[in-house]
Amino acid sequence: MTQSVGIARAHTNIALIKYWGKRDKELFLPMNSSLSLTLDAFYTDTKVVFDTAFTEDRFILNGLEQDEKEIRKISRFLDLFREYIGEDRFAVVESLNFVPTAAGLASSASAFAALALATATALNIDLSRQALSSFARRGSGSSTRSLFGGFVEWDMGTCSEDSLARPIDEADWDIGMLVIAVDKAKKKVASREGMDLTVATSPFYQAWVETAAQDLAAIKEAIAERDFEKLGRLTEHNGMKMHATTLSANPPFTYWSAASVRAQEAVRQVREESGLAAYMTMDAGPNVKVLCRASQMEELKRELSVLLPEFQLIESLPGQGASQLTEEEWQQSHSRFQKEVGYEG
Ligand code: 2P0
Repeated sequence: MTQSVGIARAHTNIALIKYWGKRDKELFLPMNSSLSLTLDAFYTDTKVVFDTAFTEDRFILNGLEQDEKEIRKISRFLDLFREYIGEDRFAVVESLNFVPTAAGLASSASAFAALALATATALNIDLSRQALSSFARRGSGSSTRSLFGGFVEWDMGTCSEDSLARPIDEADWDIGMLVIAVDKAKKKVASREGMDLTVATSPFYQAWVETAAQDLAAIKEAIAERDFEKLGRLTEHNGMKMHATTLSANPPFTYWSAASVRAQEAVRQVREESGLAAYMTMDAGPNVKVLCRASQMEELKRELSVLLPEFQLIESLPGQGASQLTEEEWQQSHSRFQKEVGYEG
């Protein structure tokens, strides 16, 4: 066959129990298992075309032809699939990122999950969703979890084949997430370098690994019991512990800005004064994400916008797992991107 095509959409996810540190950098094997919530508001659509006529891989992101460095990352990832089935055609990969720049969530999670599903579809590779998540992992750890919707666990596993994600719960029980976009600047310390430095130098790192395992077991209980307060408290504590490991790295660093701390204080204030259920978490950047009740999201947004008038507040509900798109849906996606996001350059 000269040409084969796959198109897929994957949503981003926010870890409630964080992935922070690799035990094998080549295979992207994590030091600890993690658990996330997939979000419906942010996603990546990706089309992959393999063709015998192509003489090299190309990568077009948001309408912009990418440079060699970006193409290399994609090529290495495509190689995993090409080697798996003995494929030798090059590919053109085109992606549209439906993530508001201000959200600072332009995460690799939705990108590699969408690319994994689109590639497996194009090459007609028959893999279970869980097995596909272990392929996605080799592009970026957090993308493992974006193959599924709702609450998702990434089991650290014992080797490359069993380090994969599985769905835990659809999160269809009054769950929401509010993103406080405090800063859209690119992060100063990439998560990959940040986690490596932390593993190598933080004297608190061992405690992180040990307690992350306890937090994971406890949060799975909270989800099974649909105990929102317990879920929220564990989320907030685990996130803070992750950030404590960066402060104790050598040299020390932090993803927080002064604005992050202001946003955190506002969340605490609203929780204490209005009694709304709101628990925060942060990733490798300054934005604050607030786990809340979907039914209280409007009220929470109102209260927070009074305290933080200069920050954009973006609402999200739990999202679905990755899915295939038709050519028609891809065309619609292009039109929507042009209307809502706009091409760069
Ligand atoms: C997470 N983060 O669990 C954690 C919490 C950031 C903080 O996964 O090196 O882009 O590509 O595997 O997945 C961000 O790191 O890192 C991340 P790589 P990734 O969501």
